[in-house]
Amino acid sequence: MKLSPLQIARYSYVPKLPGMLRNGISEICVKEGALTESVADQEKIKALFPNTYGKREITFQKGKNTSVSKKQVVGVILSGGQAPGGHNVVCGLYDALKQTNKENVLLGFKNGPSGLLDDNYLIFDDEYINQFRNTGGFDIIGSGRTKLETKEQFAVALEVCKKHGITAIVIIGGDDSNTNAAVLAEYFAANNAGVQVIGCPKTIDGDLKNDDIECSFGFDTATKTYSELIGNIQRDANSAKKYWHFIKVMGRSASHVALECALETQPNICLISEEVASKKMSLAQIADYIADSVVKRSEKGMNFGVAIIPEGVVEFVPEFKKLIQEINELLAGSKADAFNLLSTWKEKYAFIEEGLTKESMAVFAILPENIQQQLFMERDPHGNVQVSLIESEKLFSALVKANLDERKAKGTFKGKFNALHHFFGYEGRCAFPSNFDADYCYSLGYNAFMLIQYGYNGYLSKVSNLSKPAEEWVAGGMPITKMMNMERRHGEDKPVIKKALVELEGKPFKYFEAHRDEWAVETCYTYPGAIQYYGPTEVCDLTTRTLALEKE
Ligand code: FBP
Repeated sequence: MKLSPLQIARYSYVPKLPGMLRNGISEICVKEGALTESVADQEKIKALFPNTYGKREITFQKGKNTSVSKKQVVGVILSGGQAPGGHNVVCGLYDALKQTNKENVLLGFKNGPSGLLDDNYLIFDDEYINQFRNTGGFDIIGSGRTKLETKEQFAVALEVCKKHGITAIVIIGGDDSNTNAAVLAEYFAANNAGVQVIGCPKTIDGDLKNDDIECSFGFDTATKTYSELIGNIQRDANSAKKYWHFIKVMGRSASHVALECALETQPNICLISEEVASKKMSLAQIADYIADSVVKRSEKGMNFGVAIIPEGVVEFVPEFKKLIQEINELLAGSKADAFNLLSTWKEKYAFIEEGLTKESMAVFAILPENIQQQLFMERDPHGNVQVSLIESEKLFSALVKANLDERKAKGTFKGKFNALHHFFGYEGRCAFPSNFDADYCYSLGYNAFMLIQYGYNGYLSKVSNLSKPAEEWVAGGMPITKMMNMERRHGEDKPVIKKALVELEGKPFKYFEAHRDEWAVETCYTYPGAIQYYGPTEVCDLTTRTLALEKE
């Protein structure tokens, strides 16, 4: 394999651990904190997790290691979408495990949770793992979206663990995967399996965070990657002065990615889905809001601009959400076959018109035809519209164009509007992790092993105080049940980790809100440039504006 100079250089980068983990394994002891309760629905969560509920939060500190020494065989799984730094979680886990006892073993289950069920694994050694240090991607073992949630799956998992003598499983994933980690931990505890389960908080979407988990890993690198690209586009827009760029950024439901990119680049427009929902904005109102910026800038001679659109926004527009629900209903079960038998779009349109309520049809009718068709093309395994595949950047630019055409006809807009479209998502998920993510992830993995060694089960590896230099980071663990509440999923009440949406009263949104009117009309762009790996700490090691504002 031919290596790039950066890859070679990154192999010798030494990730920074929290100060309290730096003296070597024999000098790490545990300080137990308060007993915990779930964030809501305490009685129900307690009843569902009788063996793992209510445990104490814990912090590691310098002191004599008092854990009972035994040979550990640990299995690790990468779950869900890729996020920069995943390799370093595995490296940190491996290093801590081998530093403790050379006989310890780390197995990597391949292609996500299904690897555990299929007993598809590899055993890590120095030669193999060293090729992945400080690199992006999940290709070290692959990832997948199989959910570990049924009793049958847990029984198979237990069999596989017994076969290999596994003492602990580390699941690196988002809110759903860590919810499943908690359920698996409870199952193992209830069955006296002697297998611990530890989770690590991953997702570029940034929506796995709470009072304990300050941010999920990957968010830093992904948003820096998108912000670099957005900054470059802004500079191009400001040079050519002839295009409006509509840029969709990933974030399946929460808008943390869009907000962070806006804080970093100061675009003319950034939609925040949570605000759209709270103000119950319609598609027409959103289009009007963007068109106002186009007109005001045009009056100042600036027929160009940049608008950031969060991937999940359409689901937050109440009338669009209703439309999607009706379409799902319209095509439920065998009705989809009748629809698919219709050969022309005209016939299909008539079928849709017949099936939708008047209100939803009015929303459907204003959508550009390609978006209307997208709503009927891609279905998920449950037969639902896959909202994340809707090209919302094109949808909003088309709606803005229609709005501006009306204004032109009335003589209230005399400028030009030429739109270009971009989607930044996969570009950021496997980037070389920033120094922050390289350090944070390595620490999460190292720390996960400390939790295993001290016998904890159903805990999330927790590293906090992240807006400070790594020396001051605090390592410990949090019972996953503390983060849970009951939610309605697929018609059933389920215990789940509460997803963190953008808080409209939070400091990051408030900062954005205080500045966006100026950004909408003036050209206030900032250009973050590429992630820097070597150089002064204020250039290389700073984390996100979101975290800095939250910790102000
Ligand atoms: P996770 O929640 O698993 O971390 O994945 C998030 C994400 O990157 C979203 O931003 C995006 O909508 C989705 O994954 C894309 O999924 P896929 O990789 O299956 O196309």
